[in-house]
Amino acid sequence: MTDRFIPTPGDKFTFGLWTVGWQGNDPFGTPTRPALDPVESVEKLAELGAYGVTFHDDDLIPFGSSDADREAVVKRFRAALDATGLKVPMATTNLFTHPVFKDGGFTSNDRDVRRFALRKVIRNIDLAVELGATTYVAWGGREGAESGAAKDVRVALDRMKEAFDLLGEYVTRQGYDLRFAIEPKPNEPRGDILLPTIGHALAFIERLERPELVGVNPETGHEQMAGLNFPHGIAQALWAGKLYHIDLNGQSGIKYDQDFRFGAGDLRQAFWLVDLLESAGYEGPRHFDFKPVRTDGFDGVWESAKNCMRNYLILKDRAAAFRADPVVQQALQDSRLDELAQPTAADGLDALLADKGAYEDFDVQAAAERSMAFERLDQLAMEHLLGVAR
Ligand code: 3MF
Ligand code: MG
Ligand code: MG
Repeated sequence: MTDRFIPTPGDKFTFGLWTVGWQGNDPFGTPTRPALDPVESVEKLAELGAYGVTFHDDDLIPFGSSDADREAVVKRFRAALDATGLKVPMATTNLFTHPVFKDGGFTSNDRDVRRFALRKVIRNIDLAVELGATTYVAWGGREGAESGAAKDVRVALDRMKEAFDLLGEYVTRQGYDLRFAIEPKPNEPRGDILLPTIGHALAFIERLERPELVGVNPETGHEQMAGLNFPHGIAQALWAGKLYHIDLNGQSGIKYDQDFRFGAGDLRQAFWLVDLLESAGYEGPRHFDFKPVRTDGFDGVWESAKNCMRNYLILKDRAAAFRADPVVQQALQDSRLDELAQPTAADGLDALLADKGAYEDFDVQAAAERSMAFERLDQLAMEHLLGVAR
């Protein structure tokens, strides 16, 4: 049988340089793998069938490099992109590793640090656009606090808004075709991070000067760390027209940011997520932000990168089979999903008020006794996911 789960660039799978390049350092241990040359990552990812790579400024150009070194690194990287055909659809800024950002970038209590952070972002935006990126991700991992008085959250949100307004002004003035995507996370590395969930970020975006330039980049594990249902959050981001990018990985419940390969962790949420992205016609990159486990060598790095893509394709296949199954279609009708799609009062408020059947004559008892038939529907989904149903 031919293997149907081999990725091609048309699947639009992308990886951060920092994912396969993660050396395995964690709060309790030093690196378990040597550094990976970004050019090698580009070549290997292209070989595996990826569409593109993404990077933080410092993943590519070590912090503090001279202009000449920066130019040489970019030249070499660009040559690798040209040779492999790999794209750079997104780039981002590291505003969390260097100690200068220990209290944040855009919302550090120190004004000079905030100004430095903005200049660092702008510098990398110029490079991102040169390399063809149309999305710029902003993860504010250090924007937060460990204690109450240390951060005046309302004022910090003013500073956060100021930062995005200035960045929006910059890209507009430059005429760049670039949109921002805010990546929410509830905690880690800060005790509590600002804009902790998709919902917080969506509400924040509406307060900006140029809300159309800013959307979200939700990450599987980040929402699940807050105990939230990731596919539900993605559905709301899609509903708001704000799913500008996505970080896919795996997470098992409310604990530290596990960053497993996509499909590991909560497999059922992964299934519903792929079903949602595919049926909603999401066209952006399927971007993996995972960490190859530190127990493994480079064999495990490339195995897990390959399997992020493979698991996505398997789940896509399973979700399509679920949707196409006539038994499932009947079960969806039995659960009245088609009725949910009907407006509640297309006849208008007056007709609703005049409709005795809606209230006075409504048989509440009979309606309460109707089964929703959700258990059967869910078991059908599970059997498709497990490959039992065909
Ligand atoms: C941390 C993250 C980040 C962001 C990245 C921006 C280091 O949990 O998820 O990865 O994704 O900074 O894209
Ligand atoms: Mg993460
Ligand atoms: Mg991420």
